[in-house]
Amino acid sequence: MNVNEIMNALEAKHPGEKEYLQAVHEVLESVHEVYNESPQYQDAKIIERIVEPDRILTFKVPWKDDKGEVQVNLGYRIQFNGAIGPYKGGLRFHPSVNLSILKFLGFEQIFKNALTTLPMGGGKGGSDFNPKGKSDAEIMHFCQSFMLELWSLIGPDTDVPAGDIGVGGREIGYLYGMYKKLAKEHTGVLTGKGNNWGGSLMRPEATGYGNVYFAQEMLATKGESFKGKTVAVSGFGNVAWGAAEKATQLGAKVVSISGPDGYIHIPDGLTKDMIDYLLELRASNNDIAAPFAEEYPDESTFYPGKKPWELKVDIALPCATQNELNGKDAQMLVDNGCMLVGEGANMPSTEEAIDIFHKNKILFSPGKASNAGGVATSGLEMSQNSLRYSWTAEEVDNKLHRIMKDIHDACVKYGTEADGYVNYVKGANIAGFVKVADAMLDQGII
Ligand code: NDP
Ligand code: 2IT
Repeated sequence: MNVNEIMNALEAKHPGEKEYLQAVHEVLESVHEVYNESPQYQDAKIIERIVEPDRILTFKVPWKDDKGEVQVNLGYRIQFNGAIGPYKGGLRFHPSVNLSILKFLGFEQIFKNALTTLPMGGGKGGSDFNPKGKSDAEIMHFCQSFMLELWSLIGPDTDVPAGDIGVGGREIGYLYGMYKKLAKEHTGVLTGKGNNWGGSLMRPEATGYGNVYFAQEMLATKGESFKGKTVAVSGFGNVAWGAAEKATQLGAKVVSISGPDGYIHIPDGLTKDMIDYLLELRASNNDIAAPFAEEYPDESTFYPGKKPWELKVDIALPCATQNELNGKDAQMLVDNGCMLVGEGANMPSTEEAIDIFHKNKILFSPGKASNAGGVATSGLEMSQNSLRYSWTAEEVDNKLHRIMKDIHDACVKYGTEADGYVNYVKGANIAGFVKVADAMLDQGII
């Protein structure tokens, strides 16, 4: 394989799909040596096959808002690769959603799911629907219309969607209700369900907690821990919340959170009261950063239009969205002595930023490894649904912990360089790729 040739061909076929091309490029850069040493992979054209989704469903989602006006959004589900299990991955509701963004997320999901050690293929979906400022009734009507199209394509053994940006417990509830009405059965078709109707304990916390567990493993390789460290977190959604809570429990000081409107600096660290207040703001479907700073004027400062990467911190956990940390941000973090960057979001660092982290040999984990705790716990929810059983929070947390440790071990196995530095990007990509590629070989040309 020649990475440049493949990228040129893909660019010609999918012009303008920049996030998708970015995600593919990163994986190809990591796996080309392993690939080129395997005539079997080359003969079976694994690369040419793995970069294209198995299928993409696009559909129209008409719904009525509270004023009685008809609205029309676009809906998508991408079933990317089903070699190791049913398609599995979240749904994103955000105005920026397009095919490129969902293809990048679906592509990443293939390798992430392979790393979890559980049998799940890769998929992703969503809509350009903007949940900001919408009433509960509007969200319900939208979710119902979305599921009316999606339901025939998914099922507990074919494709199991979950949450992502803009899709949390409430949306999963409305989506599941409509699915159940149409399919006339209670199945484990979505994950992130409510605890009293099939959801797994710990699923809401799992992505953020898992990110911190993974960072703990990375720190341990240097004889370090979270205790006494200052941590910059971006976003304050599902992932950021869990990461902030777990890092605080482990004795770190979380000095920032952010939204699309800017970041808040909290020099003495987030407290439990502040986290509770943030959760209230989040449930209101509005911006959170500016209102938070108004509530805590003495303890916090709001920096509109800025990102938290300008702060002097030991650890950075980007947990908001793709490409939120660029080369300039990476250089600022490194110059300020940051020792670890653990991606909670999917692809939050640009390729330039990742190069800077690697050149400076700081601990850096890609989202497909360090945020895999969310989908792993979704996999555990699927297991519990099949068993008609539920595990305690402690049981799920222990399994999550074990999985994050195993993913860390896989990254070290495939990513350790000659000088002992662990390139977690390479490690995660090769470990995930080999598992899926071998399954594709076993199953023939399909
Ligand atoms: P949420 O919708 O719960 O939260 C997203 C957060 O990011 C919000 O605080 C949002 O602010 C903020 N945000 C969104 N866009 C921007 C932007 N352009 N600039 C700055 N902040 C922004 O989503 P999740 O927490 O679920 O997802 C966050 C990231 O983690 C995504 O990359 C997602 O793909 C990834 N992820 C999620 C998993 C999960 O289990 N939910 C699992 C693995 C990865 P506001 O609400 O004000 O818009
Ligand atoms: O990006 C992700 O891994 C998720 N949004 C979670 C997917 C899932 O199926 O739980």
